Amino acid sequence: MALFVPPPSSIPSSSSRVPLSSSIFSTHTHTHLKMTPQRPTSSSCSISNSTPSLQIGENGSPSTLSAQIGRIGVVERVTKETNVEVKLNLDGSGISNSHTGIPFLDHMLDQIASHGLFDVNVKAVGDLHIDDHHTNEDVALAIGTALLQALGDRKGIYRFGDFSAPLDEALVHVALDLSGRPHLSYDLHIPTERVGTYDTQLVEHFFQSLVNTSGMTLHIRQLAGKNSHHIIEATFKAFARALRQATESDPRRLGTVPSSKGVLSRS
Ligand SMILES: [Mn+2]
Repeated sequence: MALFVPPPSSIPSSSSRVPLSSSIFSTHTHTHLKMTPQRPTSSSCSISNSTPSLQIGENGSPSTLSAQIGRIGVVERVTKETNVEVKLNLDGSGISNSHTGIPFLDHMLDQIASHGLFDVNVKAVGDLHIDDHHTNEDVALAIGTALLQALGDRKGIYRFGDFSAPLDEALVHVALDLSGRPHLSYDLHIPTERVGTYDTQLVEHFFQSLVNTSGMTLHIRQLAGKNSHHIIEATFKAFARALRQATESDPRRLGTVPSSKGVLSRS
């Protein structure tokens, strides 16, 4: 599981990481977002992206400010409907800190973090007085953009991932390709209109949105299931595991790069 753990001598100190500081998650307007790009002091990771970039939309288009440091994507997306901040670390440890105002969505983002071993930080303030639609969609768009940033040139990764996750009677298969080409095939049959207060139509819209901005080919197949909560949660778990597989380093592709030593051995 520690595919990207550098040797002890090169593990960046916590202070060298991009902080989850108030500069990202405090209340402020996007025009005041301060990026503090910091490179690791050193890294043995062959998959490393070290070119921070800022992209700011103009004139009616959503303002998206993003940065990519290491395998971390940081995105702030601001529209008249939502303000979404995402920090995604592909080489995390499963830490989830997501507050979207939609409890069930937070629970699903926890699944992505926990089972993908990603660090997922999401803060969203949206027009929930209307419904969950815009917030659900814009969170997914921002996560997809963060994933795009974090993946960088995608060198050295497995690229493909697939996983079938059972959750009691539910069984959901997810296959994905970090191809750069957005495509979603979705075949869930969720029997109820809502889980808690969450509109189950939003599951497909979440993945379609994430696919669109990340450049991912994603197939979701329900193999079994009766309970709506089980079906959706199994989907997010399978997605997390498939994404983890796809984003991890392929040691044969990387040859002798330092990130393939030791912990990358397959047994
Ligand atoms: Mn929509």
